[in-house]
Amino acid sequence: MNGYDVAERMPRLIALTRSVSPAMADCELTHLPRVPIEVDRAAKQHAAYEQALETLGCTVHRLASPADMPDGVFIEDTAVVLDDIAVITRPGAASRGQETTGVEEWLKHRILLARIEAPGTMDGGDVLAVGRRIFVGATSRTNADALEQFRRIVEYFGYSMTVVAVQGCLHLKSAVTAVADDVLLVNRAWVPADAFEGCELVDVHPQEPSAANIVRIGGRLLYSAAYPWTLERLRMRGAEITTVDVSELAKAEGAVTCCSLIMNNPES
Ligand code: CIR
Repeated sequence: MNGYDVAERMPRLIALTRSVSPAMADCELTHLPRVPIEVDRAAKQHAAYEQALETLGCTVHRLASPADMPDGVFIEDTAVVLDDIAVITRPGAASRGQETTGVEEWLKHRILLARIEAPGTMDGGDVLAVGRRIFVGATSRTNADALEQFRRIVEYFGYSMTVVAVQGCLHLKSAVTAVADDVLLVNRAWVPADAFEGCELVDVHPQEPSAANIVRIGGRLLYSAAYPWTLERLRMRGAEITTVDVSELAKAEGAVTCCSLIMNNPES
């Protein structure tokens, strides 16, 4: 699978991204200590990430992050894009509230939209969709009201939803992501393994607790270069994986899923 519709020569996937804000050093932090962030270096890493998305078969559309959006680059938190519907979230950090606007404007021309309404709060980083199953993290960013709103929306569209208790990290997808529809990469210290019944679990290497975040792009995988031991585990299983250096983005608690919203190209 190469990300292209061979008959049409039309990219099958679109990745929506948002640039690194000049104010990224003022990002939100929950579990990491604040350390200096080199914004220029972060922007270069982000550009290389976008290039990797293109190489893996996406057409990339980039929105801008102005100075009042320090965390704007982490666009995943603003929406959950499924096959038939996208849900505009209501991010759990007050400083991130305005990030949904440009995303909603872009998505509304391409897919049916629903919204999480107040008092619900939800970050897209808490939502892991695997086929028709959706796991949603109960975290400091995603509250009970949003979980119920989201359940009503996705069950209407035929998805099943499981709420997962998350501890020790920011988002559900800090702790678990999918490498295939039935195979999850997981840090069991941060999420209970029994929530993922029916899925095969691949554990992160014990020395790499933050290594559970990987992006699926069609049949391919994009991963941080920071986790060589877990990478080796995945490659031993035969997975084809491209790596990128996102070390500067990681200082803001960002990982590879956070920096894009990937959707099917409605024109392909
Ligand atoms: C935040 O705390 O909101 C940002 N500094 C990091 C968000 C990372 N997003 C994600 O993992 N989905």
